[in-house]
Amino acid sequence: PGILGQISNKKFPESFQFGAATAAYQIEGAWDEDGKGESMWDRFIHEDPDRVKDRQNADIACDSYHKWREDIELLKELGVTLYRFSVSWPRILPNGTPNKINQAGIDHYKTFIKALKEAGIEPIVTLYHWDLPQHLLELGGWLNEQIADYFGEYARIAFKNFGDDVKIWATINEPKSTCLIGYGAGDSPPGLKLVADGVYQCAKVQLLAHAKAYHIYDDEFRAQQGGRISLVLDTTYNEPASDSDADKFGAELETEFNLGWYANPVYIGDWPELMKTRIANRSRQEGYSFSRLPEFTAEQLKYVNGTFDYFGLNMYTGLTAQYTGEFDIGEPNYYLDKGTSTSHGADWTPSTVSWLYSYPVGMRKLLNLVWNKYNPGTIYVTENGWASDGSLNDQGRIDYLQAYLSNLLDAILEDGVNVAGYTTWSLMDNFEWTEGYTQKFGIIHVDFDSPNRTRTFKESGRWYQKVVATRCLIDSCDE
Ligand code: GBH
Repeated sequence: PGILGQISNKKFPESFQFGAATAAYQIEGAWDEDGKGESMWDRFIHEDPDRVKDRQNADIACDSYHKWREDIELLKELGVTLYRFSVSWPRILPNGTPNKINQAGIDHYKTFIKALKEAGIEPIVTLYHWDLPQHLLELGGWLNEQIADYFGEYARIAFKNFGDDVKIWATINEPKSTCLIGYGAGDSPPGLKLVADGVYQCAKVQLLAHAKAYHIYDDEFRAQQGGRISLVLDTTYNEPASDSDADKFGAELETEFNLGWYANPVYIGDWPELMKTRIANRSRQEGYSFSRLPEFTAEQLKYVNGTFDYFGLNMYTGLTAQYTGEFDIGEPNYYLDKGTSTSHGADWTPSTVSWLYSYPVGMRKLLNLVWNKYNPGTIYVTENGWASDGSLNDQGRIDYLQAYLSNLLDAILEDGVNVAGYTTWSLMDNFEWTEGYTQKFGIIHVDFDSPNRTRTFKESGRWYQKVVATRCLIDSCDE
């Protein structure tokens, strides 16, 4: 249909798993109940409600801490076999350290995971979806390499308690978002504007933390528990803004500085060459005797490289990129290091959030890029979804999901990319970080005005339910 292109009339392979995704802070509520500690998001928003567009917070959110049985009913009704959710670090370790373990938090997740499994739904458990314990933030947060050790302690407790039932683990969700928005732009906690250097240090610490958790799993749990573990990276698919070589280079820079930044150390080894040389050059001209991009020691390089059992990919949109040339030397800044300016295609459909335009073919292209460049063996698309005003009639979301899933299916059937599963963002409307409740990503509506947080299927939810049942994106597929 129109610019969305042809929708595949093939069926998804029987082995392909459909699912939905959420994150603890965005749905659970119960922010200080049953012994849960304070997270950096709790503090950031309580301290200054103006940091959120509608001055709301996630103290109650979808109330999933209490309404989890209903959430499982919704998943069953959808017919999905995967549910990606995150566990809250401060709910398990109130101050982030193993000094105090909150048994009520552990029991909560144990009960939830058992019930999921009984419903025939396999959990993908994210250990860290942005809710750092406030105490660890005060200890230096993602700038302090010691946080990697604390993350390892936390991961061990999670593997020990939940690992008999959890076979797919994700360590850290979208480290790039935390580093660029929290430590660069200052728009999310800790609200720092360290665009020259903090963004790079944050990336290094998050990668070390991921690797720590991976090795603990590998050394202490894998033999008995037999699961898989990786991290989740988000990226756009970047098109050159024109046919010029300069813009082709711009698109490459954009990809290396966003995806390669995290994927290279894990899947290939070390930061991308382009990042290393550009940042080292600029740093030198800025008066530094070392690069603002912190080096990994030889030991750290080895420690981080190869710490994956699959590739977790969050893919929402594309960008068009231009190379801006070398300018403003003397002003240390990630964005100047990158040397690009970005926009979106003139014919891409906008959503209600500024960064999200529909570019379905980007899904197929990105899956191929990840498959060929990083050789991950298996890919899970761990997030993909559309923002709208929250109405039940959400044809725009159906159009988006249908076109993206069609391209995902082409990547599997035409290109031979091994995509094992897909968890759409999101199971239900939830607290969209600093957008508050103004942006709705759910295929299920949540009434945030009602104390019951009533859940209602949107049209997209009904559509997805049918896709899951028939494995087909149109009325009837080729047999
Ligand atoms: C996901 O990130 C998150 O994992 C999830 O928690 C969230 O609910 C979902 O997106 C929907 O937003 O404002 O120009 O700085 C998706 C990738 C990367 C998209 C950072 C927004 C910020 C762009 N995100 N990006 S900007």
